[in-house]
Amino acid sequence: MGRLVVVSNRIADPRKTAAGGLAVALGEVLNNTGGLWFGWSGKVVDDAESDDVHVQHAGPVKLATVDLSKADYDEFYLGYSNGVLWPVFHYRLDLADFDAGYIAGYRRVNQLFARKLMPLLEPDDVIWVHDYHLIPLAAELRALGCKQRIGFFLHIPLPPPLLLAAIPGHDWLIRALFAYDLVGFQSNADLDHFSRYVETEAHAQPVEDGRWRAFGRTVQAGAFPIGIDVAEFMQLTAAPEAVEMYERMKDEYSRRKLLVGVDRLDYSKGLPQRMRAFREFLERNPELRSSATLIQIASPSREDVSAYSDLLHELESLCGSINGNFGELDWMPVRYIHRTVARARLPGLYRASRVALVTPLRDGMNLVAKEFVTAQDPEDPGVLVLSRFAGAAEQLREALLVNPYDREGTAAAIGLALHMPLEERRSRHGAMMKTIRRFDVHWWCESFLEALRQAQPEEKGTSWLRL
Ligand code: GDG
Repeated sequence: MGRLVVVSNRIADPRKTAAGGLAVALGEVLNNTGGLWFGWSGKVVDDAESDDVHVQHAGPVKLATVDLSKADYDEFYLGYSNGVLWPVFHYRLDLADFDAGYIAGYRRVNQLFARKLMPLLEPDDVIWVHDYHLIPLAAELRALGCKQRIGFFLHIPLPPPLLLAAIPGHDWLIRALFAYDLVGFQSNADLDHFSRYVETEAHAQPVEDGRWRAFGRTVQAGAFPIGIDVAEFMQLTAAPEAVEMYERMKDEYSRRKLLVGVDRLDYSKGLPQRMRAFREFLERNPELRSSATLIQIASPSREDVSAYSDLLHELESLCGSINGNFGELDWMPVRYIHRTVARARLPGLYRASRVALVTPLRDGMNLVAKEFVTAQDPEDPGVLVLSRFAGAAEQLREALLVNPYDREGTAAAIGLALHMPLEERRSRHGAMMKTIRRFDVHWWCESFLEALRQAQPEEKGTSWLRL
């Protein structure tokens, strides 16, 4: 295979553990092919300074970044990506801010990326673009004459056609996907939404092998559920920092069962709903009070987006009132931590917990679910309570699946999870581990790149794009 070029909004140094499994997996292919990773530096600068490409080397891998101007940051990042696409793609039309100016900034930054990336490309490169910030990137690259194979992977869900159609310019967005050779989604549900959208809104015709023809072009589309690096996560679980964390938690909570939630503080993760379900559980089970503690890590995220500060206050107030109403002198039902926990310690926290509450209202996949299961002791594993609206629910059928909007149902599942007999816990865990191992992040990376290699590229002219 030619050199791999990864393009994503933010990049990571694949040599650093803190970067996580995705960076490690992509880093492996980038290393093997002497590849390039291109993205935003994370810096916002004055307009005048914003034109350079910064290049660094991480072993054989080249890391290239550009800065954004304040207007780009406001319109592309805060405005269109996180103020329109993130909420709508997570089914939250109520939180979307369809300011007409944002789309121009979104397009401008995609053009900037294309212009800056183009001179760095080599003829045999295979380009893999990631996520909702960069949907029109291939179209912009094609407009500059890029002929290389380009694949796109959407890490977040794709909503049903009628929700997608609420975005002014939705037809432009989906049309832009046809500039790729391969488009990958997290789940069959997302793929189904794509095919229904292109059939109904773009009058696309299905061609054999998951290919769709519209706008005079053909694109291949498929579901490639992302996984974790199981081997790496198991090593992390056995490493001293995680073991120390495990022992500390076991010691500190020796008389109690732990429930754990680990999420970015994001409204898609269903945190207030989860707290209300836990409160319901405490109300219904007075005899179990003081025997279970929920540790909720909510790592800070996108604090400059206003919907997030509302969420922060709601969550703080819910946790405060649960502790105020149910707490005892020697027991607090909820430990809420609004900080990032070191990655090396997370597996210890997971392993010390009897139950994980992974209850997003909507999620592309949710890797925490897979990490929790992987960190368990197979002889005495914990139980995963998983939202049916996480992409992971398509794969992890042996979790306790819940509807996070159903407070009573989720509260009942918490009770079941805390009381599940050892045999049942083992058998559910074993079945989930099989799936998680088989569809790990290496499978994801290889199967996507193999499908991209197999995709039948066409001469993708640009006139049809009408961008
Ligand atoms: C997007 C999609 C999709 C969380 N808190 C801490 C921490 N984390 C780590 C977890 C996990 C990762 O962050 C979160 O991954 P998720 O998959 O759960 O969710 P998103 O961040 O929303 O990711 C999602 C994913 O992309 C991949 O395609 O699955 O659906 O929304 O690895 O462990 N890590 C550390 N401290 C924390 O406090 N170190």
